[in-house]
Amino acid sequence: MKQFDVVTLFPEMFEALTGWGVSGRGREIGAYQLVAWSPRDFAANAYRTIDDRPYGGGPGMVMMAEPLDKAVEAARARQRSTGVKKPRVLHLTPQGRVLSQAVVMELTHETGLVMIAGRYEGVDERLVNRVVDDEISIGDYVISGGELAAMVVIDAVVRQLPGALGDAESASQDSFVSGLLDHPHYTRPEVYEGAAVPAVLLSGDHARIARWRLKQALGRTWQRRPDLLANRNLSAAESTLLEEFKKEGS
Ligand code: 9D3
Repeated sequence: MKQFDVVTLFPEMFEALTGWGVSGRGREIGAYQLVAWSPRDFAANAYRTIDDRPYGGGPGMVMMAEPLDKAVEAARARQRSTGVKKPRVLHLTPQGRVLSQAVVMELTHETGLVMIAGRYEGVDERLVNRVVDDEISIGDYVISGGELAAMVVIDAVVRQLPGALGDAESASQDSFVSGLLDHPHYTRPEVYEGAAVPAVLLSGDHARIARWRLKQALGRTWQRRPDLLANRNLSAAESTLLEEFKKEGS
């Protein structure tokens, strides 16, 4: 089983992950365990202080090394007790390697992940140097702390675990796994507010439908994310479909 531990000032936030959807069911069926640890429970004084003012001055507060260090050690000890030999410690930070499906696959191979979610201006750098194996960002925008980023990482890893997805969903069919954006989707009614479902999808011709979907996926990727096509060699059949899409316009 996969083990996740998160060091966070807001353990309850992770109920958003464990309570619903694919990640909720994944935990119910025992695909993974998640334990959240509060550094406040490892604080050195009666006020349970976990942050202090930055040396050198400036705005905001910095998370202190000691409570984080002790919380990480408790998380590692729990992981070892479940059989994880070498828990990998991640720090979620805007300064990290940017998350991609390739990074998700790399993390999926680990049996145990301990994640540090920072708040305020960040965590004392000596804690990072002592315990952190890898730093991860979820993209170039500002969010208020590491918790949502940790949940994004956990959700992306959990959906790769065997049995986490139902038959209908398959991790291998995900966009970015194929390296292309998804094709458009339609359901009933056949005409909505004057807009009809593309006739090919009602034809029952499964080969033609598959070709149409691949053409749409290629065309939308070309239109919206040309950077994804630049790193990918199209087959002769794919090139033909993309040329058809360009001629047809859409
Ligand atoms: C107001 C503080 N900012 C000064 C320039 C720096 C800053 C500190 C802490 C900005 C954001 C945060 C909190 N963000 C995260 O902990 C975080 C994050 C993010 O903001 N974007 C993308 N990935 C991540 S992973 C963790």
